[in-house]
Amino acid sequence: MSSRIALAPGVHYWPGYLDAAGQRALVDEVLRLTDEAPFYRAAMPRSGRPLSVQMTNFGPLGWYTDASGGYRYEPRHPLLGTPWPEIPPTLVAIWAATTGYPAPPDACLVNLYRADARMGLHRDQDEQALDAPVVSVSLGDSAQFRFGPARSGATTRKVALNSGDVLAFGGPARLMFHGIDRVDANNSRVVPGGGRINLTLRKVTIRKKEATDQGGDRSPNALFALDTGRG
Ligand code: MD3
Ligand code: FE
Repeated sequence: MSSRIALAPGVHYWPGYLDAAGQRALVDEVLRLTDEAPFYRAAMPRSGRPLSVQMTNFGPLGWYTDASGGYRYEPRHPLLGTPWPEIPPTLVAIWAATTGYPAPPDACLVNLYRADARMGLHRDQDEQALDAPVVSVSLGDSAQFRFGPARSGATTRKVALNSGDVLAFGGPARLMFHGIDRVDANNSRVVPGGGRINLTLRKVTIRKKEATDQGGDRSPNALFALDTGRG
């Protein structure tokens, strides 16, 4: 495991968290699970315009969008009607090690960027548990990642995300704008057929105790709660 760099308050970056063998093993496992839950093309709300990124999910809840239903989490694969495969233990361990969050993720979005796929600037705000961080694991070709404050018109920063890198966004960064400007074609051999796979781990649902208890036991996020950006 590499050491942590604070890119901004609440933005934690571990370049090269996974070594080459770890990257290959994770890609193998992810692609094996996509036999059960194949990649699909989600579509924008209303317009029905397909996203350029192909997607699938692991875990109890999967992120999905189509023309009629909009952005949401679904417990089943939209084409097959089957539950999503479980989140691989390797990824649950990365979540625990990088966030210290006291519950496991309940959603893992798998994004596949083939040639010319990109993701426009947006915020992740379809989750109830906004106290939980979001963790991203990059595999395959390098991406130009862009992020900025949760207000429009603010200046954004760019970071190259390489295969094996891990990012965590929590606390003051949880609602930051972010996107993928482009992916460098074939600069790695990690993803068969070329491209980039990004795994985004999220906690969507609020734990029962928190949902009913507005005061009491709220020590949700030890590693982000006191973040000053200088850690
Ligand atoms: C949450 N994916 O699927 S990593 C997404 O590389 C998404 O595929 C990108 O954004 C990708 O929603 C980026 C996930 C990520 C990055 C930055 C965040 C999630 C974030 C900043 C704040 C909150
Ligand atoms: Fe996002």
